[in-house]
Amino acid sequence: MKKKIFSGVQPTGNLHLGNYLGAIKNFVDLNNDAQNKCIFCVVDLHAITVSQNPKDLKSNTHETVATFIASGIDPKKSIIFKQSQVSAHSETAWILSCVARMGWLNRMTQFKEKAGKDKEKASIGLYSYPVLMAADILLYDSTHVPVGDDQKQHLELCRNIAQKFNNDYKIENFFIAPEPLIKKEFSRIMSLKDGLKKMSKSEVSDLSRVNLTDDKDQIINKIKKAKTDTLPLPSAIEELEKRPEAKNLIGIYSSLMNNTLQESIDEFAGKNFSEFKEKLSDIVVNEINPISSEIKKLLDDKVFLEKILKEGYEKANEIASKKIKKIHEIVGF
Ligand code: AQP
Repeated sequence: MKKKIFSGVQPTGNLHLGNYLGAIKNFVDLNNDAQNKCIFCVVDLHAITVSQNPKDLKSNTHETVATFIASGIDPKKSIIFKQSQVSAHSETAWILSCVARMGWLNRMTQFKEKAGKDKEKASIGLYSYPVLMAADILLYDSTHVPVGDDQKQHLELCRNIAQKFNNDYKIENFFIAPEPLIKKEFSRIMSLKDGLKKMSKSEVSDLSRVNLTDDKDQIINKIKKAKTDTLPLPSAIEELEKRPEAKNLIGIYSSLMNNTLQESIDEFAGKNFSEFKEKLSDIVVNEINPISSEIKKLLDDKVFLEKILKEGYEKANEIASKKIKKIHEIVGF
C-alpha cells in the first residue's frame, strides 16, 4: 500500500542533531522510497504559540526549507510548504477543537513542560497546539507520521480526535487515524550538557546541542565539552541506564553509524571518553558538514526557496481545499 506521509518542523531556528536524527533523517529515507507520497510542512502557525520575532520567523522559515533540501528531501518528489499559507489548517483546527475534549488536552505533557510553572500566562495556542497538529495530519489523509519520541502523545490524541469526529458525525473512515513512525532506538536525543533533558532549540546554552548550521570546529568543540562521567565506556547495555550522558553519546554514534547499541558498546567497551569523542566528532562532522555547507548555499538563493514554497503551497492547497469542503458539508455549514 502507498503510504501517505506527513510531518512538520517549526521554523524556530537552531535546528539541531535531535531534529535531524529524530525526524529529518527519516523524512529523507521516506522521500527516497517511490512507494510513498510525502508532505513536509514548515509549521509556522505552531511556532507562534510562543512569542516570535517576525523578522526571525521569516528567515527561520527559509532556513527550515533549506535544511530539508540540504538534508536530501527532493522537492520534486515531496511537497514542501508553509503551514500558514494553506488556510484550511487554521479552519480545520477550529472545527477539531470543538471535537477534542479538555480532559484529553489536560494530559499533554509537552504543554506542561513548555508552559512551566506559570500556566496562566501560557498562550491558548500553546495549549491547543496538538489540535492544530491533528488538523495538519488529518487534512491530507496521512497514513504515517514520522516524528521524534516526544510527539508520541500528540499523535495518540490525533487518532482519538479522528475517531471521535467520525463517530460524532457518523461517517466511517472520513478521517484516517494515522500511525506514528517513531524509531525504536535513538528517537530522543538528549542535551549534550544534561543526559536527562531533551536536546532542544530553545535551550539557552548553545553548547547543549549540535546545530545543523555548525561548522567543523564548532562541532568538535561541543563534543569535546559534552558532559560525561568519570568511568570508562560501559561493556554492557544495562550499565547505560544509570549513565544518561554515556547513553546519549553512544546513541548518537550508533544512529549515525546505523549500528545497534550493542555493536557500539562492543567497539568501545572499557575505552576512555576522549578516544570515543574523537571518533564521534569525526562522524558527526562527516554527516553534518555537507548539510551545513549546503544550507548556507541555499540561503543565498531566496528566490529558489520561495519558488519551492510557492509550488508546495499550490499542491498542498489543492488537497486541503477538497478536504475542508467535505468537512463543511459533514458539519452542516
Ligand atoms: N531531542 C530530540 N530528539 C529526537 N527528536 C526530536 N525532535 C525535536 N527534538 C528532538 C523532533 O524534531 C521534529 C521537529 O521538532 P519541532 O521543530 O516541531 O519542535 P520541537 O519538538 O519542539 O523541537 P525542540 O528542539 O524541542 O524545540 P523547542 O526547544 O522549541 O521545544 C519533531 O518530530 C520532534 O519530535
